[in-house]
Amino acid sequence: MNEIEHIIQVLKNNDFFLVTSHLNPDGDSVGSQLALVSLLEEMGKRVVIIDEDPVPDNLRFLPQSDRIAFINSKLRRTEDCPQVSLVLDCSDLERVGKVAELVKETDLIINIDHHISNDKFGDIDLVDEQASAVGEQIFDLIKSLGYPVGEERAISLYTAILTDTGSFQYANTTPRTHQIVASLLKEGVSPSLLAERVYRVSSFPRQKLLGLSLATLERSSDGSIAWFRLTREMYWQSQASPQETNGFINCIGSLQGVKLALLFREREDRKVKVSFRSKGELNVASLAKHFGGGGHRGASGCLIEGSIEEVEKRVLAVARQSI
Ligand SMILES: [Mn+2]
Repeated sequence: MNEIEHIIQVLKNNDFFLVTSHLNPDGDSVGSQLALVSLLEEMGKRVVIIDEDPVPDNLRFLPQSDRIAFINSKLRRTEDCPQVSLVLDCSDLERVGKVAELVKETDLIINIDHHISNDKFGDIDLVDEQASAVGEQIFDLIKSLGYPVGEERAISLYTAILTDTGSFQYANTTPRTHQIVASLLKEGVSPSLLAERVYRVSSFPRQKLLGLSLATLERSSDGSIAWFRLTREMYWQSQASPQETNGFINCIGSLQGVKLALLFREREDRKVKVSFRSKGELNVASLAKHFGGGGHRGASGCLIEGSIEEVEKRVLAVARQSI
């Protein structure tokens, strides 16, 4: 029995499921969770979706996004505990934050992910690094179960794939991606409408913050590495929240001659979040791994303790050697 067949068996044989995904939700985590939950409910199952962080504003239009709850202590009563957890888009269980406690209380953990660095934390691990998004894997699951995709699930899955492929621009975009997307369009998804909903919503504070951070843009002498930073003072000045920085790094990934783009984000706990992007030739997952992080070949990240100046120096020294 392969993993998909094993998962199908577990879905059929249990009644109550917990669905979760990573901190700082993105299009793939939110879209994949919503499509999966809608499938489980059509199968007649009970489901709760619990994430640690709220759904970003630009994804609240997704069907049933208000179903995603925050950590709920009531669930910890043993008589009302989900039997199975489905953890989506997480390379390791720490990525779900505090929800990990609830996940560990369930009898079985199903790990569905596409990160190259996945540590196979589940009892069943459906890990496919060829999938551009977990959305592709959920699409396959729906098909394998013989259920129709339907317009609502198609909207969620399209958003998952659209955002994780950088609008079909990243190297993870495959013929299979486009085949799946073609089926989603046949379900009635409107690409122009969804692009409008996902990308054209930008708050004034977010735009202010982007301006402040881009003013710090620097590059290496040969132009192959570019980086910029976000400091706590900038959040204060712009009145934007850390959740509003999704996609910032893509602004410099397209710079001519740049093989490696980095963003340093200062956090309140004296740690710095470092994001890495490449166009695919350089494996940034291994670069992030060097500092205890992980991710994909073209997009990765890590968390490092220290001041933003120290962290920049340390990371750039290693980055220069990797080029
Ligand atoms: Mn993903």
